[in-house]
Amino acid sequence: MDRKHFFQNSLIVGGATILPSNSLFAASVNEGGIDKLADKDGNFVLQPLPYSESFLEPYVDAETMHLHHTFHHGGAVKGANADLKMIKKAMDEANLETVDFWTKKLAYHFSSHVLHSIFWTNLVNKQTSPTGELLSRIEKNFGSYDKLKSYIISTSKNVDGNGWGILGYQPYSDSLVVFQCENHEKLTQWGVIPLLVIDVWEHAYYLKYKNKRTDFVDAIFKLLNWDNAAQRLDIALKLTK
Ligand code: MN3
Repeated sequence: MDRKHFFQNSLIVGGATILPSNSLFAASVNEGGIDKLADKDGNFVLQPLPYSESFLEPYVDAETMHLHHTFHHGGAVKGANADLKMIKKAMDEANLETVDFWTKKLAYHFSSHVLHSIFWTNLVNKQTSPTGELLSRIEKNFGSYDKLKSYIISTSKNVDGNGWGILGYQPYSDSLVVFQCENHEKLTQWGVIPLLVIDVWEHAYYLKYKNKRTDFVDAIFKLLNWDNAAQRLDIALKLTK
């Protein structure tokens, strides 16, 4: 794809602002430095995958990719929009008996939308590794890339039930942090900006890896797009300085 077509396509995909970056994936889903998750009216929107469904073969099969993006991520987007409607309805009718239920649902569905949107851009079909500011912060906060790698892999493999392993930037302490998220919204940290997220829900791997989550996490680690994580760190530092 030449530069002109890249710009045109980026504009088609959600009217994205082009970032000062060579990352085609991130540019297609970012607007003004953050992921484009909603339209101008505040309705959540499912962006297309930033690559074909077979892009990550053989590590992630096309069928899993299709089901995951269309029905799991897509379902979360539909759910989040429905939750918003139910909250608005309850408030319009001054009938707040069930509003706590829909608020919890929204936290779940919206957080799923956020994490899946980041997850797709965090994957690429070639080996990358952290460089520049990201690498120096990894070394400062974790000792080395290898130590961080063991930390994230172990954290992701050991999520209780369904959830995510996450590397984020925590602006309050100006540091990188690793944590486990259960479901999509539990055990997070206020303020943290996700840089790299690993989906360890069974739906992410069961067709190909069956019950072997550990094999899936090891495979996913080969696909992590550290250039995208570096770009996300760059944006996080600009947004919070
Ligand atoms: Mn998922």
